[in-house]
Formats: sequence, structure tokens, C-alpha cells
Amino acid sequence: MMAAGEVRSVLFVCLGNICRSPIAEAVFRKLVAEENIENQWIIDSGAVSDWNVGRSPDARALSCLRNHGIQMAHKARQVTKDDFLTFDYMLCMDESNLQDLKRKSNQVKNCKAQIELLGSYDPQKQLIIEDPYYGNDEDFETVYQQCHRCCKAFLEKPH
Ligand code: 6LJ
Repeated sequence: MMAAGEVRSVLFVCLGNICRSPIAEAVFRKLVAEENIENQWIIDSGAVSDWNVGRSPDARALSCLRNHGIQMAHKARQVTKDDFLTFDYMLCMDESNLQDLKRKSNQVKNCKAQIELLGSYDPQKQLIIEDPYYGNDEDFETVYQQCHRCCKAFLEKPH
């Protein structure tokens, strides 16, 4: 039996929800599955923009995840007003995401979400997870490594 209130929710957020945030979502999902605590977490990802709504993750993000033994099925979506009321955590990638989310959160009453940089959890202190859209496979691997370190730390000890 599990008491009410023990389910926590996290939304990973980036610019387009096809590169960084799907990687973070997939990595966090795997960490949670490895600890057999899937029933304790609601996990999703979204975009600050509407550029890629409905699209699958970038092929380079999928191939990076596949290299690490992770499957992912996701369709990009934009963050909604409701997300600010329902999610406990919104973890984003860079200062521009943070600014966009803070601005959007000011337009909702009773914002519940704690809005933070995912990189604020990095034990190696790489605060910003850079947009790899114009980058190469190595940049996607860097994103993966940052997400992995940060998601592990977040799961151990959310702020
Ligand atoms: C409206 C005008 C812009 C990006 C991305 C960048 C650019 C992306 C993208 C991340 C995920 C219609 C859409 C920028 C998906 C697409 C090109 C422009 C898209 C930018 C600046 C620096 C680094 C990366 N902008 N698509 N169109 N990130």
C-alpha cells in the first residue's frame, strides 16, 4: 500500500521538445524503472515553443539513446497552463527556457511547479545543457551525459 502524496511529478522542458527534454525524460524514466519506483513518479517532457508539436524526437537524439540501450516513443508537445498547476517540478535546460517558463508561470494563478535548471543538479556543475540542434553526435552525447548525471542527482535528492 502507498499513502497519498507519495507520487511526485516532473516535466522536463527545452525549446522544441525533440532533442534535450526527450533525452532527459527517457534517462529519468530508466533510472526510475531500475529502482522499481515507476508507481511513484509521473514523468513527461514538453517545449516552450510550438515549433515541433506532434513530431518524434530528433533522429540524433533517438540514436544517442539507442547507443545507451534506451528506447523512447514521444511526440513533442508545448507546455500548457495546466502543467504549471499539476507538475511538482519543471526542469529546463538553459537560461532562455528558464526565462520563458517564468514568464508563462506569471500568467497562471496558483502555480505549483518548482521551475529549475536541470543543470542545477549536476555534481560536475555544468549548469547549462546547450541546444545540440545545430551540433553533431558528440554534442548529443554531451547532452546525454549531463542529463544522466543530473537526473541521478535529482532522483536521489530533489531540491
Ligand atoms: C519559427 C522560427 C524558428 C536553435 C530548433 C534551434 C533551432 C531547435 C531550431 C531545437 C529544436 C519556426 C521554427 C534557434 C527544434 C528546432 C530552427 C528554427 C525553427 C536556435 C538557436 C540556437 C541554437 C538552436 N532558433 N530550428 N524555426 N533549436
